[in-house]
Amino acid sequence: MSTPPRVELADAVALAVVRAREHLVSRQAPEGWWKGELRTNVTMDAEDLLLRQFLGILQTDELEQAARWIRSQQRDDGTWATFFEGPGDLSTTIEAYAALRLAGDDADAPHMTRARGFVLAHGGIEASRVFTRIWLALFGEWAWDDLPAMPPELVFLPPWVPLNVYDWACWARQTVVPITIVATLRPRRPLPFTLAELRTGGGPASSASGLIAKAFGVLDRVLKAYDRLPVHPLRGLAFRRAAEWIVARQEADGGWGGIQPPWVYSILALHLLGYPLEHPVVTAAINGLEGFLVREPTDQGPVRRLEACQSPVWDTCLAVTALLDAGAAPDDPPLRDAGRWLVAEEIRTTGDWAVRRPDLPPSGWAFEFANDIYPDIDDAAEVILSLERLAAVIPGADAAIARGTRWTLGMQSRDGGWAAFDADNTRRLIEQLPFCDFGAVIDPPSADVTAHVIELLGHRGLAESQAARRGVAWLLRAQEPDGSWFGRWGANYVYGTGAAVPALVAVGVPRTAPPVRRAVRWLEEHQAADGGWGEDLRSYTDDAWRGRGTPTPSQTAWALLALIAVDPETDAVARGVAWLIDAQQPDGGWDEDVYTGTGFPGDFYINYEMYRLVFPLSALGRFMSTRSVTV
Ligand code: R04
Repeated sequence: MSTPPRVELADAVALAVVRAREHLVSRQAPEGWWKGELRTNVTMDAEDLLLRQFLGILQTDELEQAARWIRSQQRDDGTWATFFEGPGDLSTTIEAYAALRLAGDDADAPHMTRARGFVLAHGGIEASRVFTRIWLALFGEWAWDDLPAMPPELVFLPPWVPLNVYDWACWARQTVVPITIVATLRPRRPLPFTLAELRTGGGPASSASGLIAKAFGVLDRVLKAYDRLPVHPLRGLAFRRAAEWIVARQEADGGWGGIQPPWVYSILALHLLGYPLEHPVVTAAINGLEGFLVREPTDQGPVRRLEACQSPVWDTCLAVTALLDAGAAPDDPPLRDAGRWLVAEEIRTTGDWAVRRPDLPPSGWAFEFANDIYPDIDDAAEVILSLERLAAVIPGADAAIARGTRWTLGMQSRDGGWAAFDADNTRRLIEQLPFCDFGAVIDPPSADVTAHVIELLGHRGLAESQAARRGVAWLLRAQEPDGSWFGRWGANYVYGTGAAVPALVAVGVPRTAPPVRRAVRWLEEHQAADGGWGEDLRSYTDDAWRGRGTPTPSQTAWALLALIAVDPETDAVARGVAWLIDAQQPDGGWDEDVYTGTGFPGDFYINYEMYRLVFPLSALGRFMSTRSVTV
């Protein structure tokens, strides 16, 4: 494709920006926030049904609607994937199959046979992740003995003893504490059918190699032997402590951590400890799940699907930034409403983060409506970056920005980088536990979060601070040999690089500096022939996919945000901008079935509905404003 003529392009950009702005504003809630759907995979729905079955509260209509959704997501080869057009995933397919059996689907129906064929060809239940086998053990379809021991006495370990709960990433911590209760009580409530047809008859997956992993294997056998003893002097106390720990962390929406896994395992744990379903804690938890359900009519009838998490704070600050980038005035009513809402969302109470930073005054923002114990640094940085541009018209914004910036600075890890939720959550030992075969279980600093904080410090006039210097040094050390940066929370090197370059520019790193040049070259080399950028999620497990994949609006925008920060006058930028304009839909938005968000590299991926709207608008808006002098 040739480069579009500059003046025509400028006119087209102006029009696209107006249409995208109107579309985005039309999606704002009356309260001032934005919230797009957060799509993940059908394990959310399967586990929701299994939870309700276990508790004896599964309703037929809910079951049918969830099953309809699960069926609609099955691929032609009979499997379920963890992302759009991704490969079949064993654990996801097993859980979906179990849920459909629950819904009454015949094991010999063609869609079930195809699913089973895949499962058996890939090692069966025996080869599935620990979480999947826990779900099956709850129903007697897997032996608790063949799962790693998880003693509730874990909660007794003080924060300085390795493996204590604060060494775990907050999402894993909140999941593991209730699981210790469930896995120690070992309940078994048989289903009206068996899933034996999904077993290969092999032993449980081969245990890990390596000295530490082997030692943990020994520890596992010791713990199981201890479990078989008739008396466990500290167990009652451990259960009480764990239950108190859980109850103290229940949020206003009835959930835990704003994410599905801690939520459902906490319900199970409290229920198994004897909390009745009528107990206010349990009632609030179960009712709260309703708020995470998306209900939709389809040609086959109504469907319901569960969000793993909700993103209103994140979506709102990104939308504010996009509208401001697109030339909206700070006192535009949508921005004023959003700014007020964001200021009110500041968390002024302490959370688990304080275990590592006890003297730091509280502040911060969480990703969700209700997650006060776990504000995250990424949200704090992006909220403050957006609020700062509204501060003049939003009462209380300046003070919130000051508190939030201080909190963000205080959350810097020892090595100079910033992680998502905690400081210094870097103990790799946890990863070797036999329990840990899924997702990230620690929260070390990442390039994307560090970049967002550095960008913030640049905008706050703190580019020369010691914290910013150490952060920049961290980021420069993290640059890949090819010039890109890894994307921990977005896919993938395009996301990391799209965050790092604007950050470096914001703290005054010269546009001619070698790290910036190398990043620009990497982006330009990975621009698709049609002018867009795309990077497949398989890039997390296969280097051949680095920087390659079907172009998408959000990824094209991330690349453009980096390139525009360095030099908006290049052919690569013009072609990328033309790609976005071309891909814009009649309603002013963009389509994006491809998943470009990352929950856990390799294991858990997210399609953020708002990404396709906010990032293209930011990119086009910045393109327009940086060039308005010259056209
Ligand atoms: C995009 C950056 C903002 N930021 C916080 C991101 C939150 C995105 O949504 C999720 C976060 C999650 N965490 N843990 C899980 C999870 C799911 C999300 C999770 C998933 C499965 C299992 C345990 C936890 F959708 Br099992 C943090 C940095």
